[in-house]
Amino acid sequence: MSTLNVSSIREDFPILQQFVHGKPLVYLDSAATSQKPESVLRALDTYYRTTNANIHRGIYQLAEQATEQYENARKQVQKFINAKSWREIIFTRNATEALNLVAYSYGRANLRAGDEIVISVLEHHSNIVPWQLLAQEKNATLKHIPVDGQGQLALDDLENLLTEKTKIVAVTMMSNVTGAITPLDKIIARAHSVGAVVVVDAAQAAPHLPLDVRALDADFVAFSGHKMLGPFIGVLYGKRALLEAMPPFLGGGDMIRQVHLQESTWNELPHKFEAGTPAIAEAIGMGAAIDYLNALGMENVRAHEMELTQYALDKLQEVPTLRVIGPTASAQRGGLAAFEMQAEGTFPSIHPHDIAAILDRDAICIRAGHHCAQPLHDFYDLPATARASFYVYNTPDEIDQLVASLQNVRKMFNK
Ligand code: 7TS
Repeated sequence: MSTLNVSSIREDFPILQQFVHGKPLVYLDSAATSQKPESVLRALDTYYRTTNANIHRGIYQLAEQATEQYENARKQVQKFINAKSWREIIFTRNATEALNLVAYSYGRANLRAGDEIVISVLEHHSNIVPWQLLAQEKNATLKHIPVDGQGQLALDDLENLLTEKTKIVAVTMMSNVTGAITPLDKIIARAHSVGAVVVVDAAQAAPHLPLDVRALDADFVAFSGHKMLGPFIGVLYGKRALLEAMPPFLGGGDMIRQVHLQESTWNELPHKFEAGTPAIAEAIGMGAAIDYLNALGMENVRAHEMELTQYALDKLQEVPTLRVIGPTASAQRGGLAAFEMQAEGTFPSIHPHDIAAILDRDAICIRAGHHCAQPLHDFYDLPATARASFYVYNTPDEIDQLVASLQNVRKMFNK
């Protein structure tokens, strides 16, 4: 069925060979963090065993090798997202830090009282809270693109929402709850026509879709290495002219050119935004993850997930009272399904935490809660959902196990 050779892929992931509660592990939580292939684990191990040294400062061979490998990983990220220059790639702790960097540095320097920031109801908290903090500090107004019944952004009122007052538009490329792939072209075109910059949260998109930042024409793009087979590290892409004009985010070593007791000058890009010792091994590990994804081909990754998601959407319908939220067609959504088990007649609604706990007994890992998207759950009037999310190593057989386990959950509650 699949465009990927999943059984061979699975052999590359040591953790997937594990048994939990005596049963083979079924990992359906890649939207939270993905598993890591042998090549990424080896890259981390080899770095610590053979190359470990701090970068940019040493003039001995080990330090030079470490620097070269770290900077090479940056160039791999640059190519992966088709950025124009490696200077536009900043390593951060995670996508959250990347988004905060933009809010803090670009936002504080460019926003005035009365300006407007536009986000959406679909956002993860990491693309909401930094803008709330900025709006409060600057007396700016925070507005929202609404969501329609399919869990997709509703753009009917875009012309009125994005005006000359809009300075920043920050939206997700793919929702971590509805899975909706957002219509960024329209949003970016409108934002640029009113002179606003666009910040794209690609934490869920970069691991699963081909991403071309130049074709997209986004001003800033944030994502996390740990959701795309890599270690715990993040990336901020920013257009060079914007990054050049921005003040630093964090101060310290590496980000300076000269330091005097009263004042300092800043290093060139991207180092201006990488204060202190960065996550060197993690960056190199992310390079290995990119090699792995490139070998699969991002078009194939996407095709595999569309097939798997369609299969899951169809199969989940077999579970009575289960309702998946978000777009009904796999072409409009990423590889995940968030759902609720509603009350019906004498049948009670089942809390997502109960669902997840029961599935754990079958060694099936799903997530339950608001998935750091509380405003979206408010929109659906749900305190929480259960969510299964898929990646390159998941199979239709695992979805069958998920569905069988969910049928079992129903039986347990059917008193
Ligand atoms: N944006 C989106 C759309 C996300 O899904 C997440 C993490 C983030 C930003 C933040 O990424 P981080 O690497 O900085 O944490 N999403 C999830 C999730 O859905 N479950 O756990 C983390």
